[in-house]
Amino acid sequence: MMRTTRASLALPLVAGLALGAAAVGTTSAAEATERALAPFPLIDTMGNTTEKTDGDAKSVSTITLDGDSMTIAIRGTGFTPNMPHAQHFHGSFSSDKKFSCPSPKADKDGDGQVNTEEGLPDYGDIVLSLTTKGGTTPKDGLAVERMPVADKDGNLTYERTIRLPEGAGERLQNLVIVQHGVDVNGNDKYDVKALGVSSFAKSKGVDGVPEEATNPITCGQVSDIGTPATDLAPEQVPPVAPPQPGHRH
Ligand SMILES: [Cu+2]
Repeated sequence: MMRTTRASLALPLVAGLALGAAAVGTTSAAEATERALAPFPLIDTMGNTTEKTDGDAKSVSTITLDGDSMTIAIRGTGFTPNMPHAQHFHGSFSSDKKFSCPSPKADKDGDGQVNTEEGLPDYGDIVLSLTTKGGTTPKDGLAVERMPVADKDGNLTYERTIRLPEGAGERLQNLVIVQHGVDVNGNDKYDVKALGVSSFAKSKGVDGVPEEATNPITCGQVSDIGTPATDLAPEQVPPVAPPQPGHRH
């Protein structure tokens, strides 16, 4: 898995890790690179959730970096129950562009949904797939069988430690996290009757995937390293779902 990740994501990066480590001021070499980013919210910036869907999906993500090793936790509520929710880092590990989350204006075809392609100009391509196991490359982006599944109440929990390409930790703050999967017609599943087939999945060679499965439901910019935790507004913090035994990876 790591070999695949490195092969597809290894890019010539300027490692700023030494600089960051110096600022932390810890003593041991192991501790010197470990940093926790301020928790940041993932919310529906696109207006894709409605009263017909299960409403207001939102999550909080926390990231700890230890060298090139990233531990990420996501806790969310308001997701389509019992359905998988694909989630990715979007943006680029090799560009300094600051990626962002789309507004409802990104809905170019006027179907009331900002679909995955319509969001691409804002949040960029998939750079890392937040799967529960196995590969995490962009090619794993549609591996819904390895994506977290919301529980019967729509709570979604995720935690994983992922090895990043060398120096990529410094680029995380330019990226956004997008979670996908929204039951637009309110029938508790993803089906092609709602919005048809996902043209995004089709463009990646997978036909027959409902557009509901790939449409974004939340988006959030990774917090800048050093952002105070108080920047997270209380209303953006969903209640923390109790940890699910055997659900950690
Ligand atoms: Cu995505």
